Amino acid sequence: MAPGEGGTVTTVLLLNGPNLNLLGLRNPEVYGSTTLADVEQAVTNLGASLGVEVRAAQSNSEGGMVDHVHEARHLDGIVINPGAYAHTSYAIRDAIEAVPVPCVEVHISNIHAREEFRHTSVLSPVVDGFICGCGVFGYELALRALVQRIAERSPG
Ligand code: CA2
Repeated sequence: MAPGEGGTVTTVLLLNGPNLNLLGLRNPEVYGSTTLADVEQAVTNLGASLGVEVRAAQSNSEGGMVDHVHEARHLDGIVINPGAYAHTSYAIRDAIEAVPVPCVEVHISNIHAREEFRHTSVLSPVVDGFICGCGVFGYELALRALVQRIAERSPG
């Protein structure tokens, strides 16, 4: 059953990683002036229009991120901005691989146009979609892509 068609509610996790709680409060030249609360509200509103419930979470710790990914095994999908853990965390990568729900990774900035250490995401081989460089609008693109992935997996 496609999202919004009735039956069981489609629920997804919107998970943001370290320092993203500072969004809109510092470094506006890189990340813009939209706050994390604004992003979570915009994604929640888009989700409502698509028939999808969005649960938002943010953690500054690697273990906290892993725990949130594990908890999402009971949900239908994950939109994740892992922050700098994208470049280093095999633990978050393993968690995503272990949880059998679709996952779309998003980065606000174009990580390929920044310092060399940001050019690679160790998560990207295990996610179902990857969006970067679209600003905070990327979160809405990621939710739309995730909903499409969920629909593709649904029987019928
Ligand atoms: O572009 C992205 O979304 C990033 O995931 C953001 C991470 C960065 O480490 C990644 O390479 C790319 C950093 C988030 C830090 O966010 C801040 C926001 C405002 C002020 C300070 C940090």
